[in-house]
Amino acid sequence: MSKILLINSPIRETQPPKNIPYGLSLIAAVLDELQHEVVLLDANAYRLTVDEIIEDIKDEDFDLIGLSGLVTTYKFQKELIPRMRMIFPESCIMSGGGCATSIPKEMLEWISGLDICVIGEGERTVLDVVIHLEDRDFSNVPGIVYRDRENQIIETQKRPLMTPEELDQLPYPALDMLPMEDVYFKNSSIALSYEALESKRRIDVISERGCPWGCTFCFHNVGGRKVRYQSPKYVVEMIKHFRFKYAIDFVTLVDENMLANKKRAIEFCDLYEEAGLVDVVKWGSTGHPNTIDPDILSRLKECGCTYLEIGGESADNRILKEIKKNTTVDKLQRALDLTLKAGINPVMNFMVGYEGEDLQSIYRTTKFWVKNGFQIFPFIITPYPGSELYYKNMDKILDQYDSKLENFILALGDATELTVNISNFSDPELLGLRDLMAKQDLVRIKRFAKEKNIELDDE
Ligand code: B12
Repeated sequence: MSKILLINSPIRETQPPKNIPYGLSLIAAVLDELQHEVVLLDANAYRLTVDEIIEDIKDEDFDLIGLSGLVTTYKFQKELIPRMRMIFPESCIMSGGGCATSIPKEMLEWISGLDICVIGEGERTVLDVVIHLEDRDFSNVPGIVYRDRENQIIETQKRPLMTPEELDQLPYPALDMLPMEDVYFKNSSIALSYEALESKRRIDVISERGCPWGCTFCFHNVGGRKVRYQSPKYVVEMIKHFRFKYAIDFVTLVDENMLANKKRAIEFCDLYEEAGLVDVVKWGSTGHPNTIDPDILSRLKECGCTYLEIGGESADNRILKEIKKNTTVDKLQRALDLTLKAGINPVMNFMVGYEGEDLQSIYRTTKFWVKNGFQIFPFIITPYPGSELYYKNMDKILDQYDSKLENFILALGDATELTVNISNFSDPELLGLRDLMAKQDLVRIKRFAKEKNIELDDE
């Protein structure tokens, strides 16, 4: 049996850690199931620095070290991996998650000491890698990019996506390896509904892989546009299990398309009710505006749903079309009205600074917030690696980072920051307009348009 260290990289360090590393705890669970000796170091939960991690692990010995993180953790992984390589010259060091999936070759090129990047779903890949730890021949492990003995970077064949049946056979994420009591339950509260705000023992659950929509700003770690779901039975049994084990009182179903499959959503509600969970474990989820349906909403409400996050992105039809959101402002409004009417809190996110953004689209979006009584601080559209926008705006990225792509990746963080400007506004204009939007200062937006000789349509 192998000795394996898994590390969850820190993200969003300005806020307390609120999200369990779901993917990594699944990796831990499949390894644990096969009796490997697994240690999960949650550097995000404890906000550990690279020095502290090195100090904690330096006297140990591991056959395999696996890091996990979104692309915004690149800087952390770049600092940590070479330091680990120095103390563990023989260990195999791999990375998985959003960073490894979106820039695998670049990571291997830019980070010395990194042996393998796992692309997409890692549950079966990690087991295949473990089998080859002795001979170090990874050429027949599908779904990876690795560094061979001659320092060549090699991509293996694609790994087929897991089927819904296979997803239903997965063990539950290894929450017992995470600091649930010390960290995650203490930070349960999220301001998305009254019940979510009041929750004391909340967990995230993700029961869906891939997404059918093709929004240009999005990238899918696990399965592109091919959507696969775990069965409602599996999901409800898992929630019930965690209710018994941890007395959880709230579940964030981070699935991006909870309502896209109506039959499944209704079956989930029926089983949730049968399991007696409705009054004890409230929940919230996410839905595309086009999938909001009044019949389903009332059933969701009856079965404990307290909020729905609905991607708004912009309240301008031209922009919605350009980013391939496949919806319209009327549909956004309808989704909002129906959700509110059903007694579920609608939560909408918006971004600013699209390629085609102009003062008219900014004005329209701000008016939409005023009309709906929203308080919004919009994200700045960021072309994260892997997304359509990333490839399309490569020239702008390189131009703004002195032709050094790695510097752009090193700078990535929260999309509240301006990392790269893909709009036609200058940086100060874009940041200023974002502030005017957040303050809902329609008068100043209009005044700015007038200075630029632009007549805003007030319809
Ligand atoms: C929950 C979530 C968050 C949580 C944090 C989650 C966490 N603890 O890591 C929060 C809310 C903090 C968050 C923040 C952000 N997020 Co987010 N988030 C998600 C979400 C909805 C679910 C992630 C998840 O658990 N997926 C399910 C599991 C099963 O998949 P997984 O984590 O990828 O893990 C699998 C594989 O990747 C692999 N794997 C993962 N780790 C490892 C490790 C090893 C060793 C191995 C072998 C394999 C492996 O195996 C796992 C099982 O198959 C995803 C969308 C999605 N549906 O995936 C976006 C997503 C990951 N987020 C994304 C983005 C862009 C962000 C933000 C930058 C957005 C923003 N507006 O600022 C911020 C980050 C801010 C910052 N400062 O860093 C992108 C990532 C893009 C990328 N290339 O990394 C995603 C994919 C959304 C999207 N569709 O574009 N996010």
